[in-house]
Amino acid sequence: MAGAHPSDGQGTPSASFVGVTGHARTRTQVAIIGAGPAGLTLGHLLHCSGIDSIIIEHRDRAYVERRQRAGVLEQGTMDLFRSIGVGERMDREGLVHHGIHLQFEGERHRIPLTELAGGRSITVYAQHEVVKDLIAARLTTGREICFESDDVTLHDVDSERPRIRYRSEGSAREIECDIIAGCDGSHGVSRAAIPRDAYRVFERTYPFAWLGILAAVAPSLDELIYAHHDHGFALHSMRTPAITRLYVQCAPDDPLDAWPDGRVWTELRTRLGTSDGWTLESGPVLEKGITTMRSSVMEPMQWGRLFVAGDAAHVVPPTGAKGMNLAVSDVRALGAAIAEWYRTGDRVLLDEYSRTCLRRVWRAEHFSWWMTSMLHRVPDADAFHHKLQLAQLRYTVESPAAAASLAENYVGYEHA
Ligand code: FAS
Ligand code: PHB
Repeated sequence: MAGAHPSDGQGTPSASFVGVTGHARTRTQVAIIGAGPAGLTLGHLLHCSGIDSIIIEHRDRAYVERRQRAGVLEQGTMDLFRSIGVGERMDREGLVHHGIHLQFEGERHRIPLTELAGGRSITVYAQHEVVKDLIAARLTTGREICFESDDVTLHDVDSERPRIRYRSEGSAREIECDIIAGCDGSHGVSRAAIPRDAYRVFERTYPFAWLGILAAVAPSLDELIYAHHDHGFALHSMRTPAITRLYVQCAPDDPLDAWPDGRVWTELRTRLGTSDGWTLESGPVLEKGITTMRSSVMEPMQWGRLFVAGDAAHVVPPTGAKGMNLAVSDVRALGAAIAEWYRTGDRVLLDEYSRTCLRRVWRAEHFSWWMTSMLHRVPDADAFHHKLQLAQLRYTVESPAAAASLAENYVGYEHA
């Protein structure tokens, strides 16, 4: 990496606060694009190391704090949030789970995650709640989040003084920094600052999507259910003891109005129904949305002083509940590497950032692809493919070794 010694490591909080900016800043140590889980977690990790940053976010605060997305936190994500002091509400309101269920041919089989994965568990705690907690923590640091920023452009990312230009509150801003963190998600701008021949993209799109609803009804089971069915995949999840989160597989080009509430509930009851008469409780639908499914990885995840993290670098189908957890594991590595560089001037961890992340990323990509391939009805697939899926599902629930493999990946595989 281009190399002078970094500026001093004692970043002082800016004179401006969330969205209310006094004198426009012209310099920081780390400029972060995006206030999602990746950008916000990185900002707090850097703060804990005494490193100054600014977070530049396109949306307004209310939007990012209500955006419905992921629901499952891996053990490692929970542990990290606790270690940086943002886990208190997660521990109070999150739902700790020790198992999930795989369902096929009308039979439901529990995978005892904690028993099979060395005592580790997961917590069901919505991503937008995580975002609220991280923004609240950011507020206490006095470091800036610039919401409603437009026209973000990156400059001189391969120099020792990269810059970001953006518009905020109607005026043009420019900020110089030592490092830029591209945490701007799968439709962001940071990747475009890298010459197209300087990275490769590995991709797969799936011939289906998920229609998700939030329903004001108590969950019909106290754990998650992943169901394979001839009509298509369905997932029973939750948010609180009074709010259920449910998904049904749909066509990737389905319009939302092709799924009125009545059809959603009929399909959910059909796909989640079991031969022992269990019933799915329904209730008022509070939110409805369609999420497309694809796998994608960029290699490497860095160029010059730009480091890309989270969905800006890779996307997984949500079947493995990995997306947000991968974003957090990327910035755990990036935060440590940046802190080491400021502390000692040693660039090794920064130079190794992509290699460090990509091992975990590809493990999660494979697990997410495997769960997706096993559980979804593939349009136009032949009967042989269907039989293979059922054989894989039966083996996974019958073999302790196969179930343990699913469990250690689901709670978060710990690389050697
Ligand atoms: P994010 O996309 O969360 O955050 C990026 C931020 O950058 C956003 O706030 C965006 O507004 C901002 N931004 C974008 N462009 C910008 C620009 N030019 N300038 C400034 N800011 C910019 N994962 C799961 O594990 N389970 C799920 O059920 C699940 N459901 C999902 C549903 C949807 C609709 C989507 C899109 C993703 C879902 N994911 C799910 C994956 C999701 O949780 C991501 O993995 C997670 O949000 C990744 O976090 P970040 O990398 O921070 O990116
Ligand atoms: C969710 O609760 O939103 C959720 C849970 C598990 C998944 C995907 C989404 O695999």
